[in-house]
Amino acid sequence: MIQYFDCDKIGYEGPSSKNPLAFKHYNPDELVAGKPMKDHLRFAAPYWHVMRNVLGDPFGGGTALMPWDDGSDSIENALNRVDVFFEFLQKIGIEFYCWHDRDIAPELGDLAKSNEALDAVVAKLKEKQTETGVQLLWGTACLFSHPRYAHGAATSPDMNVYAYAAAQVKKAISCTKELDGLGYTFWGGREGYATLLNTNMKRELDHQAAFLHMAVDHANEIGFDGPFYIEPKPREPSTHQYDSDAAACLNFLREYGLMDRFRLNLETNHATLAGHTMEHELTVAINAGMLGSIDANRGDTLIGWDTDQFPTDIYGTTQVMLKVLEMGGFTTGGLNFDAKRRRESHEPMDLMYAHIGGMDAFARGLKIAAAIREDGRLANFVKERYSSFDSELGRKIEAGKCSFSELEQFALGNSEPLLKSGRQEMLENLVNEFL
Ligand code: XLS
Ligand code: NI
Ligand code: NI
Repeated sequence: MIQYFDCDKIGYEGPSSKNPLAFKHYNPDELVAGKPMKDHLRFAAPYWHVMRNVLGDPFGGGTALMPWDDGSDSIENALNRVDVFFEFLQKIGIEFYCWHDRDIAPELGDLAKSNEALDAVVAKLKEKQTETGVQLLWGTACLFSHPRYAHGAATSPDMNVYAYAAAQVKKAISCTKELDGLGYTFWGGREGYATLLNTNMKRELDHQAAFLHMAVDHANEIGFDGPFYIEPKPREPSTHQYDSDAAACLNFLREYGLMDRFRLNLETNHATLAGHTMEHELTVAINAGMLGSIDANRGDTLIGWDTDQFPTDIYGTTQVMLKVLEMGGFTTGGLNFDAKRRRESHEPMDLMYAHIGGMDAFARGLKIAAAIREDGRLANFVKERYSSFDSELGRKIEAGKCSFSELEQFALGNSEPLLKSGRQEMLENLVNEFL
């Protein structure tokens, strides 16, 4: 079989290596906090960016060199890509992947034909999974590229479109199940609005909830028991997307009785587009017991869109891993590199460099986060900061058994509370000790 990536399997050479095709920090079997690094990190590669992203931007077409791709919509071409993708996974050492239905197989003249194409590719993916041990982290349906979804899918004003989307999701969930996928994601690409002048928000949200309930019913019917993930993003492509951030998603899921089956899949670039830090979004999800998985990338503060860059910022990966460790690690989820190369990095080997960088950055983030936790000073500071609530009265407040009158009495008998320092700078210095 022809090989398209001009390298052997990427190995670990340690921090002193100068080899750009080696890991300096990611050492899959090395134990960190009692667990192999690969089991903490659970890296996944997205089919759409690795195999299908031609690297266009709003001002110019694609530049990516894909010598394996004949540019056609044929099933044969789709099947060829599977071999190339698995060559990539094997060489980079990534054991999970994610797809949209339309990344792996072409959308053909009608739904039935598209389903047949999907079945053919899924059969091949299944073979490759068995051969390599690679697992599907999650599947999803592309409900945003085709012009029919211009007004949304599960929030389309047109029931004909809604039904089409339902059929597509039904099939995509079945394919996910066929591949023993661990989860299934809903990113509402166009589930939002461009203007409220033409939008009945209440009806759209009711429809979306009904859609998700039907998805749960279908999953139950076919015995797919993995979690569904909602992936928040505030805007782009729509002006306002309903799943704008973690809090908005949680509110939606609670309001419509969907908390049991759903978790959140949080993406760094989406968090920052929503005006939050990723650690804020992770904290919101974890507090609700609802963090499922992560789309690991980063944005660029100088560019206002979802640039989907590879995570290379050690401070950022450290913050993410602090949260993942605090949660006790992933169960069904992982770190999916929903990231693409820059338009200028158009050669196949740039995929290798990009992923090596992301994996090393997360390996360092993991080791640093584990060391900060092991050290304990940061956690102790936070614990101490709230310690007045560990008093008898504090505990009463936390148990919801206190009253304003009781607190008034306490305040009257108490002297002016002493202002204590939050020590932000000291804590930032503490974190820097470990970088
Ligand atoms: C787009 C999203 C998308 C989802 C999957 O911004 O991140 O890639 O992860 O549909
Ligand atoms: Ni994503
Ligand atoms: Ni994104």
